[in-house]
This record gives sequence, structure tokens and C-alpha cells, in this order.
Amino acid sequence: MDIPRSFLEELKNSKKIVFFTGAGISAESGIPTFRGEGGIWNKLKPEELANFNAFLRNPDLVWEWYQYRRKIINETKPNPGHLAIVEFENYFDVTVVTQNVDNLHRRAGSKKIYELHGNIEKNYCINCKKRFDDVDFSNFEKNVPKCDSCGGLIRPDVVWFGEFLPEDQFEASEKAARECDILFAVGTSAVVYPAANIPYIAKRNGAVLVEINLERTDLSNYANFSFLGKSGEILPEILRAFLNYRKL
Ligand code: BJW
Ligand code: ZN
Repeated sequence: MDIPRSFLEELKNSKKIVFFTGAGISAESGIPTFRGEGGIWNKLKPEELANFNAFLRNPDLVWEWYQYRRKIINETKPNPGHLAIVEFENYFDVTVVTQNVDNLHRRAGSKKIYELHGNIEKNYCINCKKRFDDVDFSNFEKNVPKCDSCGGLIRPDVVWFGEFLPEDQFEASEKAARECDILFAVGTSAVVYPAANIPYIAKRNGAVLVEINLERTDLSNYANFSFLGKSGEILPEILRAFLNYRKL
């Protein structure tokens, strides 16, 4: 892959990096993306499952879908893309802003992580909001569990369409985007808002915008550098190239 010198020079002069990640970074771990080739929503429509009304209409179906995905996630591990981001911490002030709910950045060892769309491992009661973060619901394969305090339905702590993003996570992400020198948008179709604003915020505030994706996206025209291919290959390659370049 061709890594331009001008890009390596920008990287060398940078202190703060934001990695804004989407489902594509976890694809090489074996977790299906939402859209595009192999996307889980090519078969299941998001509006039928990832919204609160769908959950009220058919809680068992939505719960079963999340249990299925949790099982896949539990059986996977971080890939070289996640691990390269951790290694960047040896040379830069790194913030990970992720739309993913899969915990793979944390399992890889990234330190500063903001989760814009929640976390699939956590749960709470829709009625009294009691949290069930460390409760093992693996026996509830097809039936949604009920809250032991009020009998309400228990839902995954993820952000569905029409719901607000966790304010603290979003505000911290916006701040990191405003202050960074480079933002890498990795494996995201960048179509879901307000998360998709993050790369534009960085660019507007003077950061270099770098895209890594299998294909072009809405962001491509705004990106200063675009690397087409698998993030699990490109991120380690960029790191290697940077380490060689800084020795020069
Ligand atoms: C690789 C690769 C490899 C593959 N290497 N690359 C402004 C404008 C328009 C619409 C809106 C707007 N503001 C709000 C909206 C509505 C809506 C929205 O954005 N809709 C658009 C889709 C039209 N947004 C919302 O509803 C949000 N809430 C909100 O705005 O609240 C305010 C409000 C309140 C009340 C009323 C009205 C407004 C909430 C959005 C929540 C999104 N939730 C989901 C589900 C999470 C739970 C779960 O996991 O089940 O989050 S949707 C889904 O999409 C998930 C993802 O985080 C998100 C983004 O997807 P992502 O990560 O980009 O993945 P993909 O699959 O789309 O792309 C993968 C990419 O990787 C592809 O490009 C591949 O090419 C690439 N790839 N393999 C590199 N190996
Ligand atoms: Zn309750």
C-alpha cells in the first residue's frame, strides 16, 4: 500500500489523535457490520429491531436478536486493527470514539474510550431504570428477563433510533474532536447522526481527516487522506511506516 510522505509528516507532527470507529473495525474479528456487504441489516430491517417501539411490540424477538449478537461477540477477540490503535498510545495522546457496542476496544486495551451508542454487555429496566450490568442473562435466550424490583422489561443498554446519545460520552467526544490534530475515521459508513458529525467537527477545527474503509463513503470527499482496504491490515501498516519514518 502506498502511504504518502505528506501523511507521515502530518502524523509525525501530531500529538492528539482520535480514532472514530464503526462496525467495520470489528468485521475482521467476525462481527457482521450493519450495512454493506455481509451487513446484518441486509436481511433484518433496523427500524424493525433497533428502536424502542419495536421492543415494546415484540420484546422477545428483539431480546433474542441481542442475545444472538452477544454470543457472537463473546466468541470473538480484538483484531490487529484494535491492537494497532492500542500501540498508537505509545507515541500519541489517543482517544477512541466508537459507535460500536461490542467492547472490543476495551478488551484490546485502549485506555480512553467514549461509547456513543452504548454497550451491549450492559442492561437496565425500562421502567425503574435499575441497572443489571453484571447479571448473567445467558439463560434467557429467547425470553426477555423482567426486573426483580418492579417487573419491568429489561433491555440492552444500547442507543436505538430516535433515542438520545449518552450526553457525557457525546460531549467528551466532541471535545476530543475539536482538540485533536488528526482524526482517523475507521470502518464506518458515517451515515448515522449525530455520531457522524464527529469527523466533520474535527476537520472544521483544523484536524487532518483520514479515512480507512473498504469503500468510499460520504466522508471520502472531505478526507485529506483516504486508505481503501481492511483496517486490520492498514492500521498496523501505518504504524510500521510511521515508526520507520520517525527514525529518518
Ligand atoms: C470495513 C471493513 C474492514 C467493513 N475494514 N472497513 C440528522 C440527519 C439525518 C438523520 C438523523 C439526524 N439526526 C438524527 C437522525 C436520525 C437517526 C439517523 O441518523 N438516521 C440515519 C440512518 C438516517 N439517528 C438517531 O436516531 C440517533 N438519535 C438521535 O438522533 O437522537 C436525537 C433524537 C431524539 C428523538 C427524536 C429525534 C432525534 C440514534 C442513532 C442510534 C444508532 N444505533 C445503532 C444501533 C446500536 C445498537 C445495536 O448495535 O443494535 O448504532 S444503528 C447502527 O448504525 C449502530 C452503529 O453504531 C451505527 C453506525 O453504523 P457503522 O458503525 O457506521 O456501521 P455500518 O455497518 O453502517 O458501516 C460499516 C462500514 O465499515 C462500511 O462503510 C464498510 O465499508 C466498512 N467496512 N469491513 C474497514 N475490514
Ligand atoms: Zn424495574
